[in-house]
This record gives sequence, structure tokens and C-alpha cells, in this order.
Amino acid sequence: MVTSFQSLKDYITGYHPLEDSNVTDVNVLLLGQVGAGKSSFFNTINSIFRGEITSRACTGSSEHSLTKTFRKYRIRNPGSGRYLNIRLCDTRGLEESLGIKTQDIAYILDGHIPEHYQFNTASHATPKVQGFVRNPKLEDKIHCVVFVLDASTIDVISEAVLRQIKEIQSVIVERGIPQAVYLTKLDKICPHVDMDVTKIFTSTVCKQAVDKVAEMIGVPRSQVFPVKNYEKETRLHISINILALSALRQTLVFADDFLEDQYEIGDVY
Ligand SMILES: Nc1nc2c(ncn2[C@@H]2O[C@H](COP(=O)(O)OP(=O)(O)O)[C@@H](O)[C@H]2O)c(=O)[nH]1
Ligand SMILES: [Mg+2]
Repeated sequence: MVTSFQSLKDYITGYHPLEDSNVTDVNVLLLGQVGAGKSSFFNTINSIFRGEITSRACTGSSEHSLTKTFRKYRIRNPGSGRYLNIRLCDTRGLEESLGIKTQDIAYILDGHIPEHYQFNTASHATPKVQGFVRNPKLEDKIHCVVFVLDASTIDVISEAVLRQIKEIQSVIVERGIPQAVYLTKLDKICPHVDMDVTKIFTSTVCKQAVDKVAEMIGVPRSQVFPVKNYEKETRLHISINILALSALRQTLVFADDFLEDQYEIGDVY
């Protein structure tokens, strides 16, 4: 297990977006409901590279989204003193009301939205908003979208949120952007996983949750990644690290596929 952790960590540390794409950092957009675990996923990855539990992005429970602005988080690798070539993009959550608008997401995907932009719940962004990137380059765009879903609430996900996810998916598919799902809080639905995270792969309850989400969201099961974020832990656990890094590694592979397609289309120049 140590080797597998180290090799995953090495892969991610050494990762560079597809050569020739002129993109230095890959942009991964995390989308999901408030409380799904988006900020916690960033904190989990950040903790792994820091070598201790950290909480740079605000997490917690709040009725409306804690994250109100568009953020592109970077992860520092203290081992090399450099940043990873990955930006985890966080934004206002998907909510029944007062959530992010699909038009705003389309603008984010296309690279028009500047970092720290504050979403307006009453109206979507327009080219007139301050900092709007008029001619985004490939490096400004989103290269992979990850839906972060809370396994303990998938049975009660509202029709309105599900409808918006479908709406967003059609915008994603139009652009040929790959998508993945991170399924969080499996420890809350399976006591075996709560005791030992490695049980995630053998737990029937978890398997059912993965199947259900894949069907609900309409993605192959191979694109659904079980994740356990750091929340109550006080120290790092190798099995938690492996889950998070495996999900991230596969996301990078998807993003590279997208960059390769763009390159072939000749969008780069
Ligand atoms: N048990 C458990 N709790 C989690 C997990 N991921 C996130 N949480 C908790 O869920 C709450 C909301 O997480 P947060 O990252 O703020 O959600 P966000 O709104 O999507 O950014 C926090 O209290 C986290 O500690 C997980 O995998 N397991
Ligand atoms: Mg958040």
C-alpha cells in the first residue's frame, strides 16, 4: 500500500498537462450541492501534500453556499517547493434556489470568469462584468468537470438540483469536456467503511451507491470515484490518501484527453 501511495503521489507531483498544449496548469471544476464535500476534497489533497491535516478552504455546514466567489486553488508541494500543475476550481454550490446559474457555469467552462468573481444570485454574469475574460485561451478553460455528490443524501436529492445537473451536463457534453463524479461521505452510509476506508471496494452498500449515482447522473461507473475526505481525523491515513489521489489521477487522465482533442481540433493556435 505504501508503494501504491508513493507512486500515485509521484504521478501527481510529476504531472504536466499534455505537452504542446501550451497549458501549464490543468483546470478541474468541482461542482455540487452545498455540503457535498468540494472544499473538503481540496483540503484533503492539500493535506496529503503538506503531510498533515490542513483546512485552507472553508468547510462546514451552512444553509447557503459558504463559497461565494470563484476560486482556483493551487496546491503546494513542500517537497519540491513548487506548486502542482493542477488548479482545483471551487464555486458557489448547486442549490434549489440562490445557487449558481447554468449560464455562469457555461462562462466558467469557457474561461470567461476571472478568479474571485462574486456570483450574483439574482442574475448571471454578462460580458460587461468587471474582469470578464473576452478572449479566453485554452489555459483559461475548464479541462475536466467533477460532480461532487454526498452519498448520504443521494436518495433525497431534489428534482430541481437533478434537473440543473442534467442541464449542466448538456453544456459540458456540447464542449466535449470530460466529466467524473466523486462520491463522498460513504463512511456515513456504511459502518464498515467508517471503521476502515479500504472496505469501500468490498462494501455492498457502497457498490449500490456507486451504481445508483452512475445511473442517476448518466455516467459510466468507471467515472464514479468513491472518496473519503478528511473531516474528523487528526492525522493522515494512507488508505484515505490513496482514494483521493486515485480519483485525482484519473481526473488528470480525462483532462489530458480533452487537451489532446483540442490540440487535434487546432483550437490551440
Ligand atoms: N463523514 C464525512 N464528512 C465529510 C466528507 N466530506 C466532507 N464532509 C463534511 O461535510 C461538510 C461539508 O463539507 P464542505 O467541504 O464544506 O462542502 P462544500 O460545500 O461542497 O464545499 C463538512 O462538515 C465536512 O467535514 C466525507 O467524505 N465524510
Ligand atoms: Mg465549499
